[in-house]
Amino acid sequence: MIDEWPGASTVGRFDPETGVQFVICLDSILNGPAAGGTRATHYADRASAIEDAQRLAGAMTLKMAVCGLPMGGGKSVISLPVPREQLTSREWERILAIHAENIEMLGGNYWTGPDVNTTSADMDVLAGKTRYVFGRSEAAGGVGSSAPTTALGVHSAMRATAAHLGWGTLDGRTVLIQGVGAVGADLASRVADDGARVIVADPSPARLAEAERRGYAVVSTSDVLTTPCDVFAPCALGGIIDSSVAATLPAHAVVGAANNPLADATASQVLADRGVVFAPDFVANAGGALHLVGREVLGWGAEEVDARAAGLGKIIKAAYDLADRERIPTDAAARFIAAGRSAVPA
Ligand code: HCI
Repeated sequence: MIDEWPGASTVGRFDPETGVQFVICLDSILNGPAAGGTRATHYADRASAIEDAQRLAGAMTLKMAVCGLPMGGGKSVISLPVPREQLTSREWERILAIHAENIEMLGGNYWTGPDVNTTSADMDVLAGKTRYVFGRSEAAGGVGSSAPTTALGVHSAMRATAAHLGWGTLDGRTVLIQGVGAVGADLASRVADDGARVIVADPSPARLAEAERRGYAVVSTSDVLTTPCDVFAPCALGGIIDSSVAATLPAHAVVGAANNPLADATASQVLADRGVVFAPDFVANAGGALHLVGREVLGWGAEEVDARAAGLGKIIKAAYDLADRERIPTDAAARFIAAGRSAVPA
């Protein structure tokens, strides 16, 4: 938990029956209601759950701002006492019902959506109890998964990075993708189509079998941060690059879908000092927010959303250019760009 967190509100609740801690953080409501997904996972303690929600909500504010979307940033964390797959369906139903009640209490200042371990089907359940839900299934009247749009945006960011590094394209480059869930797998096929050599790492044997079937190389999850590559693409959980990893990561660029891949404030400076180009995560992965907010709030069609996600590379390039000009990390440059587009302080 960040004691001097400057966000708008953190609310919490404990359910003695399931042992679950619920946290909802509203980082900012200056540009509109706070929005961001619901993450259900295990945390060491309540303070770490709150800290993660606070940091993730902050990234959502920046993501909305940099895309000019009329929303603030928020995030929900459902901290489970056991891994998600060990919950019975009755327990999970109860957890979703309590979460819906918490969202409803915020009266529309917070809108949720799918995130780690929550799906469109879960959003359908929540939507039965509160209207402040994005990303219901298409069958239930929503716009479904945002994973393909997120992958499209990350791909655009990666192409912009290749151009910035003077490579021209990704052809012949090695891209190491950490996590081949819905976003990572889609990204893998996009970069393979560009002629890149794809290496993947994932704890799931089924996903690795699919990767091998597609002709990708595989490395163990423990070798991810020491395997040489041109582009490292974190597409799993955040917090993997701390200052010491940043000092040694054998890659020329970091461009992925994970939220908050940098674990500490100095990691981006360490990467910059080594000439490792970091694509600010809240720009590279903003395709999901464009899909959910663009389609469900702004009434955009799929073509408009895809055009904007494909344009994220231009924002990434603007951040790289500003970073070069001002001699600041790319992450700081992207924060300035976000601040210039909204009521968000830099
Ligand atoms: C994300 O980008 O991390 C989640 C996208 C999102 C946007 C708006 C509401 C919920 C989730």
